Amino acid sequence: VETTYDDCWLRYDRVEETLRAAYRERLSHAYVSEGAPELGAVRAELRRGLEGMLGREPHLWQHPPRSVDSFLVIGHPEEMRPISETIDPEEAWDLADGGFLLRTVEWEGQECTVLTASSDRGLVYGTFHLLRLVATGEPIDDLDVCEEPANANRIVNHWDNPFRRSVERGYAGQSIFDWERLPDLRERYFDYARLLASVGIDGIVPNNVNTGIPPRSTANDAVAERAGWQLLKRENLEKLEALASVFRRYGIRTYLSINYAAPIRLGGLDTADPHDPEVQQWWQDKVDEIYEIVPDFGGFLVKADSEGQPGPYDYDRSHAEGANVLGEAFEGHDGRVWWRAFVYSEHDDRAVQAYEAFAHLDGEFHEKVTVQIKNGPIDFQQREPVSTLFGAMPETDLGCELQITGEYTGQGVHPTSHVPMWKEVLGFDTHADGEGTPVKDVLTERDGQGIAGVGIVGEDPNWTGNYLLQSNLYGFGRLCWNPDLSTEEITDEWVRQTFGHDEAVVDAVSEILLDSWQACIDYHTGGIGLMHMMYNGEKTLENHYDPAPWEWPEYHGATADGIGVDRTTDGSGYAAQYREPLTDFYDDPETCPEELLLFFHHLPWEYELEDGTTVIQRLYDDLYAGAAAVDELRERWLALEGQVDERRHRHVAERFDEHALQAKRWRDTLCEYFYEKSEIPDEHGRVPAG
Ligand code: GCW
Repeated sequence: VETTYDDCWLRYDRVEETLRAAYRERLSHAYVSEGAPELGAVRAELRRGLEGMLGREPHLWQHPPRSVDSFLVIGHPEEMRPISETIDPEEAWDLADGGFLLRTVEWEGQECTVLTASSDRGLVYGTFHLLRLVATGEPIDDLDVCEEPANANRIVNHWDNPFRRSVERGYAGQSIFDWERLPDLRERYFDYARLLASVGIDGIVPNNVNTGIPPRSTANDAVAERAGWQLLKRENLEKLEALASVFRRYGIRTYLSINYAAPIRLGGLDTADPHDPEVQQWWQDKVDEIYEIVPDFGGFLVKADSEGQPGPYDYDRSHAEGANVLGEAFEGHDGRVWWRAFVYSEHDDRAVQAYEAFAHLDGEFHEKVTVQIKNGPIDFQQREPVSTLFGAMPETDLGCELQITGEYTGQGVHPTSHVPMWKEVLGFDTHADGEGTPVKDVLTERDGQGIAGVGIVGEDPNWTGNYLLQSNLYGFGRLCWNPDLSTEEITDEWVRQTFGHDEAVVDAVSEILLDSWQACIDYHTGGIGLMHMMYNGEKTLENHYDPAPWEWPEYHGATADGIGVDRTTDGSGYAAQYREPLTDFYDDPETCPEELLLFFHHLPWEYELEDGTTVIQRLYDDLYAGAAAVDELRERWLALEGQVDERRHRHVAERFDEHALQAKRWRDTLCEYFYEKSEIPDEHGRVPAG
């Protein structure tokens, strides 16, 4: 029995009476092309969306209806009238994969809303776009929309452990993917695919990048948990195809995280050395086998030589040599390898490590390999400087890895919007090709590039732990599609589709989300560049939620004389990994932006900031401001009682109670810790002395 679960932003609530007639006039009749599975999804979504929003299903015709004044027509150029007669086919065929045209035209005296695209998934995206216009109350009488995805690849990376159904860094219940039961399909797969496609996601990796530890290690629970390596077995590939068939219908391709030691574990070879011809053959045969079963397979995601996962270092080979054996196996197939740069090296400072392992390999990767760079250089912290690697590998296809799930931002409880953080990352000027080379441009140069987001959904009825966190999945997709959308636009779209158009609700929920990130930074870090002060927990798979600044002192560098980590050129050298003029900019505490100051510099507790406040006082002040901001956010939400349905209101309110408490725990723990180290009291007397 499927428990019921939320519709998220695809609620399709009835639109206001005054608008309904205009939409009905345009959308009550539709002529939709047939054939590809995606067109089935288009028809089903039109029925569902228009029935919900306009109160009746559209009439779906097999030909252009003559008896009506106006109709919607969806199909490929040339394939059908009136598209073929009103739109220059070249214009449509020239669109990037996923792009679409949505246009109001006149055809033989009738008014037509035409949706056409160069690919089947483009028709899916166009359909969701049109439905979104209706859901957000936008006029559709005179449309002239041409949209293309900015990023060629827009992928969700699930850290879901197959069979066990646990989710690493997941805070919304068990994994939705039920490998025991596959190839039996769940309704929920379809609804998840709808959510993803509605925001333009075109790929999913259904299993964790931790796929198991090397075969020779002692078995333990973590291995059983991370059973992902088994998915390359034939019987599981057949299950994968069942899953892929659902996602394919929505234009989404399915990938797999693989274990680098698979030739040993599954193939019975005694090595996984990428230079070994038998290993090369094994990968080639495996990839060919996958394509026989899953014809549109997306490719592999690989975590190698990182946190206990096997990799090419086991054979003294570089990451490029390691990745290329896989890349070669994809030659002649329409898929590729996403090779993660989240690795460690010998260096003491973790921030410099990915660059050290990868930058010198620029140009050595096979054309079927994308290097997937996690942002930031430490690990998805509340705020980090942007990874230096984005500006360092011009000859390599690069992907950007972001975290949709809130490992360090309050997990499934605190409703921290990641959208403003992602905007900052994507807008950051790497200077890779002189001034004006933001990360978003670096990522959109070639077809083998794009953005990956670590998944957030689980089996909970609300999908994401806190209803408000659905906005991060929504925002992730929208930003991958168009990184130039503003945080405000994305937030407004999401709120209206999720909570309706009552302006008081729209304003309050938007403000909560827009202010949530700064609050999160303030109470978790004190706002001037500290991070990674959380509790690790007994088991490595859990926690990262509570404050524990004493656990990893090297990340904040607090000593009796000061705080922060020297990552300048003379320090760990992280700043030197940037292009000029960024290195100089971060090297000098006078020009280094205050919000990152202690990331780059170890400074005396009484170092004066621009406004004359000392470092220690600013930390106290921001920690207090952060906790107070959460009280504010909570008040704003509580004030919506009666204006948001009871179920969602109560659910979010309960989480706000915990959030407000937790923000104060962070504030108090960090304030006391900084006081202990500095022995400098808070000017306002809030921090207990001793
Ligand atoms: O952030 C750390 C997480 C691990 C994760 C790892 C990674 C999947 O705490 O849970 O493992 O990063 O990104 O590989």
